[in-house]
Amino acid sequence: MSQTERTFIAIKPDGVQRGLVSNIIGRFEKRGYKLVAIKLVQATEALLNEHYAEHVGKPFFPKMCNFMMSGPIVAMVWEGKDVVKQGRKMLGATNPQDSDMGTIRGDFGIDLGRNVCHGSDSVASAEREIKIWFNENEIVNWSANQSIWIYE
Ligand code: DGI
Repeated sequence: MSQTERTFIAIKPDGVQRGLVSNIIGRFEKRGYKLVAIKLVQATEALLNEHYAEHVGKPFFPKMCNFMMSGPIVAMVWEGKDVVKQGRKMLGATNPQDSDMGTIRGDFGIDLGRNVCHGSDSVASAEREIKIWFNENEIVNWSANQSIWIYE
């Protein structure tokens, strides 16, 4: 399995407003994943229509869009072995009511519409979402010296 798999992780406006940025980044760092891109983004309707294309037209979509535009989002690309699937596990179930304790949403969320974070749900989604949120030149290829202590 590739150690250079990448996923798109976002801390939504509720996570930023509640001061959860360092905790969430810390979980990915401590697990051993490598941060290869990060920025603070004020989302636009156009960007959200593209990112959430599968949800456009659903009843909850306008409210979700307003929430996602209500403040800054921390957009990130994390890299590592199986990071897409493992990242989703670290986030927890979409609805915090169903998220296990110990996951980000299970530890910090109550309502579906305030579920703190986003993570790509497949390698194909990750590739699509990374292109939506980042330009190629915003992604940094670097070697983490600690990798020999993370991977066998
Ligand atoms: O990939 P996820 O974020 O885990 O889940 P998703 O792609 O199915 O949904 C995207 C976001 O949309 C989710 O994080 C919260 C919101 N959402 C999804 N289904 C509903 C919803 N919000 C409301 N209010 N009602 C829904 O049924």
